[in-house]
Amino acid sequence: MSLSGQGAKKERANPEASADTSAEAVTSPGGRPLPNPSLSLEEMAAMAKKLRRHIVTMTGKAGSGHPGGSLSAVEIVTSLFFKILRHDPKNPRWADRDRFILSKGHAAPLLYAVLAERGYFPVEELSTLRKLNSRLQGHADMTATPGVEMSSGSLGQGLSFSIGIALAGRLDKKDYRVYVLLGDGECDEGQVWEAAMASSHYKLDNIVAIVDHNDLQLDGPNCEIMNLEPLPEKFRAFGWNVFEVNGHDVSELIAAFEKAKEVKGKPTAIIAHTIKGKGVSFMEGKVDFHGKAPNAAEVEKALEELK
Ligand SMILES: Cc1ncc(C[n+]2csc(CCOP(=O)(O)OP(=O)(O)O)c2C)c(N)n1
Ligand SMILES: [Mg+2]
Repeated sequence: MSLSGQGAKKERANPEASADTSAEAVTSPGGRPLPNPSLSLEEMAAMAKKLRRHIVTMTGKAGSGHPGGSLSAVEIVTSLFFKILRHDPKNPRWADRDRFILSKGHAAPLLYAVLAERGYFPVEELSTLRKLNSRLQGHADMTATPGVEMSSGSLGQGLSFSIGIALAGRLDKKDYRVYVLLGDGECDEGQVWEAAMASSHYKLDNIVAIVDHNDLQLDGPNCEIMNLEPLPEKFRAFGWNVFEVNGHDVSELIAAFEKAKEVKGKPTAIIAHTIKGKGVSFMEGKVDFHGKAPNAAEVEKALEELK
């Protein structure tokens, strides 16, 4: 396993090829058994595909939404919700849970798909995306939907929000961890860098920020709109520990999340190199599908590819 991530985009990850992820069930400090299933890498890959099918189907049915940036982060949330997070879908407000904050709030379909598959609410509810009175609005609502930790959608706020939770955990002497998913275009927001500075100032080693580095934002490539590079060096300069991984390789992601637990005195940024629209040939790398739903024929074609 390499955490350097150099060339991560060149080699297409084959999650099945790497180490076995099955581990004994995690137990909370109080001895409470925690319900993360021990999925093999094959089962994780199958789950990732299932989440992609949900994303395509629900945005297609809604006729709107953000498939591209949802598809790019599927392995990230699969690794977290099926392996890394200490959480209890039957008790979403459990005080000792690890938190997952979706800062790039337009990827709500991604969050809903993984929450449903993990048992926070029925999978059938996914078909209500963006409908009047549904709990599953275009951007997630923490007051309405089990498992949603932050009402997000206005970019740039999730890391600041995470700092509050991380500091509260320290005050309360709790050992939960905070995982926050940012978009790379989102990192254009100055608030992200104020929060990056504050996270290291307060030595928040209980924060892990994952940047879904798919190189595209709403209407074009980052390098044309606002050059982000060198992104890892920027985080390092702000006092962070940094790992770079192939964001479609579940075993690399899991290894980085595990290593981050050992880092003391500073927060960790995981730069996850991904492909926007990953898994659907005609969406991959296409900025058009940032905020456009697939039509009925495209849904059919995509689902064929995701069999
Ligand atoms: C403060 C703010 N400005 C603008 C937008 C509109 N907007 C929604 S998504 C997006 C692009 C985000 O790009 P990125 O973070 O790279 O997302 P991804 O590629 O992961 O979809 C923009 C500009 C917003 N939601 N919030
Ligand atoms: Mg992006």
